[in-house]
Amino acid sequence: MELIQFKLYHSPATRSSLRVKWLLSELLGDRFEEETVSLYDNEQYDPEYMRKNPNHCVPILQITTGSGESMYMFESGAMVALLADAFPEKALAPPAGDLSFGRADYLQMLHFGTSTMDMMLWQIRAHEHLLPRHQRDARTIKRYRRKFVTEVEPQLSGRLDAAPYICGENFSAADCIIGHNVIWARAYGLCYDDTFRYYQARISSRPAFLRAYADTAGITAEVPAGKRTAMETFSG
Ligand SMILES: N[C@@H](CCC(=O)N[C@@H](CS)C(=O)NCC(=O)O)C(=O)O
Repeated sequence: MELIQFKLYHSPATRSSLRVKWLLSELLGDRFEEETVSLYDNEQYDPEYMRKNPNHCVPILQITTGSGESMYMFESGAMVALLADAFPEKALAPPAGDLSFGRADYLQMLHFGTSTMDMMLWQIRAHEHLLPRHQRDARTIKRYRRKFVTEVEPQLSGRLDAAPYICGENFSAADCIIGHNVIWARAYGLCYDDTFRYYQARISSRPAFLRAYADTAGITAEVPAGKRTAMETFSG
């Protein structure tokens, strides 16, 4: 299949930027299209947008083939896995099809990042900042903060104390997922020891990271005062 175009539907400081936009920038420089979706203005509920992603979320990756057909992907982990495998010459994933321990470990970290870790971070974010106040649950926040600190952080720091990147000596697409999660966690006061500080410094000096992160300045964890009505629509 000859691919002619990638288009990313994106919002700054979300899973679209430091996962998919970062990886696209590693692989293609600026040779992809981008459209900003304003989540706090509820643009993700636009009927046309929801036809592309019924989950009303960013990112969406539109893939257009040489024959003009388009497909819309709406899971960041699937996008990262597909893109890394589609450009084997960039060596950001152990070869697909290999039953190697390296491939198994890479896929495991990628999915650990987008399922187990993501779930905990999302619960913390939703209950601290996104849900209307009367729907927030302090026990949920406490439960996932504790679980993250006691179960997730030791696993990650064990790896990052032994090697510079999450799967060993070389940067891989799994770092786009785990790296984003670590930065997200640090914005919530988690992952705070030096191991994580050095990891963040290492990945965030990459030119592709800087390109993907450039529109994040000024974005805060809190929903801006003038946009709080968006919280009433937020479905968790
Ligand atoms: N599992 C999806 C989750 C995407 C997601 O939750 N995106 C958030 C921003 S990081 C969003 O667009 N939320 C808007 C909403 O829920 O209405 C993925 O990893 O791509």
